[in-house]
Amino acid sequence: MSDLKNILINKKKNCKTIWFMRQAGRHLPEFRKIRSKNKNFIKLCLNSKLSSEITLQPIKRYNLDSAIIFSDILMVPFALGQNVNFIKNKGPVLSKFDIKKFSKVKEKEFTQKLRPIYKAIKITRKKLNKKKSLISFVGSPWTLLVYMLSLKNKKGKINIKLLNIKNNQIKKIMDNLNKFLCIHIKNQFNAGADVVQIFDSWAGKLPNNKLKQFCFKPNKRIVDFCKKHKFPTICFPKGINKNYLNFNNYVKPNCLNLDYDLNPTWAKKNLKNVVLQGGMNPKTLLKSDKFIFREAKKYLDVFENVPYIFNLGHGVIPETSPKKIEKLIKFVRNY
Ligand code: 1CP
Repeated sequence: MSDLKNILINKKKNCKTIWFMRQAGRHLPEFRKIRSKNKNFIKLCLNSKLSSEITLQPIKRYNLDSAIIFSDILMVPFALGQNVNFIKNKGPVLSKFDIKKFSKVKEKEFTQKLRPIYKAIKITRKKLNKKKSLISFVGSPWTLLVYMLSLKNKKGKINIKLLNIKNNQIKKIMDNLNKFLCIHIKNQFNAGADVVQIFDSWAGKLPNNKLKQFCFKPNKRIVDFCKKHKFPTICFPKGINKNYLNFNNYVKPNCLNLDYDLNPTWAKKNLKNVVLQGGMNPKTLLKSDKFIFREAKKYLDVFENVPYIFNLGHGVIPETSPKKIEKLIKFVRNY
């Protein structure tokens, strides 16, 4: 935990570190300008110069304490052989999963395909003030599996039966994913990243009796790998509610990102030996200043005496006005 404190916790007294998930992206007019000229999202993520520029956009605009590299969790399935398309108003669509193709990919080929991301990290690290941290990220095996096997239907429901039917095959896929996620993390650290955030965005879709197998264990494997290499970790098992307690005791990451459903007072009382981050509902930023400040105050008051990184309970939503973010940052810094 001390590593992470040095990197992410602001040393100035009375001033909490602040950054936002999805800070680099859709809510920023300067991002939308670049995006409108780059229709292929994967290609944009593989354009080191532009990806570094987008990463630095929210830092320039808001002077946040951390940058998160502009990329996507689906770059890993892409590098493992699946076509990934981002369709407007629909989200990502992946080509049919081919286990043979997937099992054949070698480390060299994988790293080669994602090399522009590592180059973007290198460029960004050089341009970034030394006092600011650079956050890298991966999707957790479970969350990636949801996309790779199209497990979610149109209503957002997961086909859990399929997990039982294909149990053996799924285990093999998760093992291989773990291997490549660790490679991707190692490559990002070697390029200059300071921290890795592991997004398990669909953990909350798992029934309780599947949580250990599909969420806790795969996250722990990655966190253990990171510990071995002294890479600080932030886990985000979104939507698992009070199972955050079991997750923390089992996985033991350096930092836990809280989601907006989690009661902050409960979190402070129950989540020990871990830095806490985030929590505030991103929809708050669509409301009045008064409401925003009241919500922010709630989190700042609860976490006053513990290591806490100010962030949200999920990513910034595209409709958010940059002015609201500016006001929120000022409020947090002056609090
Ligand atoms: O159409 C567009 O302009 C692309 C929109 C976009 C952007 C800006 C996508 C498509 N991904 C991203 C960047 C991105 N994705 C970042 C950049 C760094 C930052 O945080 O600023 C990060 C960290 C992600 C991570 C990501 N991608 C997650 C995990 C976090 C979360 O929001 O739960 C997930 C689930 C994805 C998949 C994904 N990528 C893009 C979409 C539309 C989706 C589906 C989920 C969603 O709607 O958010």
